[in-house]
Amino acid sequence: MAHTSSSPPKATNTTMDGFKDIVIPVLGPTGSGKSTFVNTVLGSAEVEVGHHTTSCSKEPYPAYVLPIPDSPGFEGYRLVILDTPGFDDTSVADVDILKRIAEWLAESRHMGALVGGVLYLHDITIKRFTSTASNHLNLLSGLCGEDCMKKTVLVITNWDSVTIDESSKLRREKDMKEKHWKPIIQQGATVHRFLRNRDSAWAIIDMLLKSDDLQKPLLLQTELVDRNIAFPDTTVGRKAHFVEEQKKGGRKKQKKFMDRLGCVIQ
Ligand SMILES: Nc1nc2c(ncn2[C@@H]2O[C@H](COP(=O)(O)OP(=O)(O)O)[C@@H](O)[C@H]2O)c(=O)[nH]1
Ligand SMILES: [Mg+2]
Repeated sequence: MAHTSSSPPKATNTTMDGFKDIVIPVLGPTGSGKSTFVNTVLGSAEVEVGHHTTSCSKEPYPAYVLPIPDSPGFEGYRLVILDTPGFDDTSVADVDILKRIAEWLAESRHMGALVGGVLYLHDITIKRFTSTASNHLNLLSGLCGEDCMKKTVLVITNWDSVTIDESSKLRREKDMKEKHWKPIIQQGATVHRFLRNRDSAWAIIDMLLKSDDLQKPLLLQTELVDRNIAFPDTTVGRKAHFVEEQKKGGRKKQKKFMDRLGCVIQ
C-alpha cells in the first residue's frame, strides 16, 4: 500500500481547506459497484449502495480521504474519490450525467486539483458486451483522451459473486481484455480486479498515485477549462450527443416496428 515514488508532485494550487486535491472519478453503469468501491476505500458506509432512484445518486458525490494512508510524499494532499451517477440510469440520459461530471471536473481543475486517474467499473456477471457497453468505452476514451489512457483503469467488480462459476469469470475477463477492451488497453489503460476488500481497492489507488501522469489533466478538462470549449463541442460531448441520437433513432425504429406489429395483430 505504501507510496514509493521518488518524486511526488509539488503542491502548487491548494483548496480552500489548504490541501491539494487528487481526484479519482469512479465511472460505470448503474449497479456496477461504484458506491461499494467508494465505501470500501473509505472503510465506512458513507455512500448509499444499491439505491439508484434517490436524487443524491444523480449528482457526483466527492468522498474525502485525509490524510492519504501509507503514502509518504503526499502529506498536504487530500484524496477525493468521486462517486458518480451510473450511466444508463433509466431516469437520466448519459449525456446529462456526463454534463454533471464535466461541470464537476472543470470546477476542480479551476481549483487546481489533480486527477489521480479514472476508474471504469465493469460487473463480471454481465454476460454480453452490448452496444451500450461499447458506447460507454467510447465515452470513456473521449473523456480521458489518449494522453491520460495510462491512468485509466478498467476495474472488474462482483468477482466474489457466486452466481457464475470461476472458469466463466476467467473466460469473460480474458474476452474483455483480448476483444472488447483491447483498443484502450493498447493505448495504456490497465485492468484490475476489485475483490470487495480494502486491500484490492487501495492497490488500485496506490498504483495511480505512483503514476508519472499525475499532473496531466483529462482531455475533457483541457477542452473545457484551458481551451474554453462548451461541453456539447468537447470530444466526449460530441460522442455523447451522437450516442443519444443513435438511441433515439433506435427507439423510433422500434416504435415503427411495434406499430406495424400492432396493425398485423389487429
Ligand atoms: N457480491 C458483490 N456484490 C457487489 C459488489 N459490488 C457491488 N455489489 C452489490 O451490487 C449492488 C450495486 O452496488 P452499488 O455499489 O450500489 O453500485 P453502483 O450503482 O455502481 O453505485 C449492491 O447491492 C451491492 O451490494 C461486489 O464486488 N461483490
Ligand atoms: Mg451508486
